[in-house]
Amino acid sequence: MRIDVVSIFPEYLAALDLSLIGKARREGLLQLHVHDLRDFTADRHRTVDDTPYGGGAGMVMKPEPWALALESILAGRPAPAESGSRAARPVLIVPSPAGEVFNQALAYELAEEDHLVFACGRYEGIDERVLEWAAQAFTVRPVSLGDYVLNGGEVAVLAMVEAIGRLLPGVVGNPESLVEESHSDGLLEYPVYTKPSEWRGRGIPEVLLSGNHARIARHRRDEQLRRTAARRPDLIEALDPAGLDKADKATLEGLGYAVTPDGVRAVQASERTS
Ligand code: 6GU
Repeated sequence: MRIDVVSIFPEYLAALDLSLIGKARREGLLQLHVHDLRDFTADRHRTVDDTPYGGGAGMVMKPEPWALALESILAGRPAPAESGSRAARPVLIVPSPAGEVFNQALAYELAEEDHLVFACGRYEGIDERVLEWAAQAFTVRPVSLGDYVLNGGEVAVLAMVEAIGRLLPGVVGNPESLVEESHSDGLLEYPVYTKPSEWRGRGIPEVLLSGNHARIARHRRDEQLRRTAARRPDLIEALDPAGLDKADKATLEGLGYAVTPDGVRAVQASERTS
């Protein structure tokens, strides 16, 4: 996969030299290029922002440096292969609190792409016409990390590149660890413990010492359901009942949910029989 990031703070992205993502880059599994938006300005002050039409607080990113930066990235793409197989359109991800929310499903979807370009806005955002213009050559996707406001897209790009990059083949040494982690099955991960088995007066769930793999798997699944119900009831109500076995349903009923072929819903205290 190739990833280009355009930012006025390219140093912010230096963290992508580290750890698993840095290793993936050095091994050639991921080609990541960071570009300074100010290199695509023409004035002495390397100006990237201006005042908003219609007034209001803050500044808006000027369109022309963005167009030049994105055109230079498009110009660097390999020519479409001769055999008639046209290369897929690159995806332009625009980090913004006004975007669709990034999640594990979107990380998997984007991990299938050949070429991602991240456009890091600052200030009040990028002139909207850049997104309209870019849609001629890119699939444009404004994406948010969640319902809070950052000063710019750089931190969001660090999060998204890490979430996407670790899904690329060969980046995470043990692919099993991708299967067993939070959100891969719509639930939060179960709690984990390591030695010593007694620590500062606290033990661990006895079943984990039993060697009984079926009982351990059941215990962990129940812990996932319990923890998800406590912290993220929205995820419980989004579960597909077809993916739940009898024991899951019993645990969910004990947690105050009704499971029907239509879905999982919380039972009002007044509706409960026991
Ligand atoms: Cl992707 N960008 C900015 N600027 N703020 C955010 C965000 C993104 N996601 C949540 N808040």
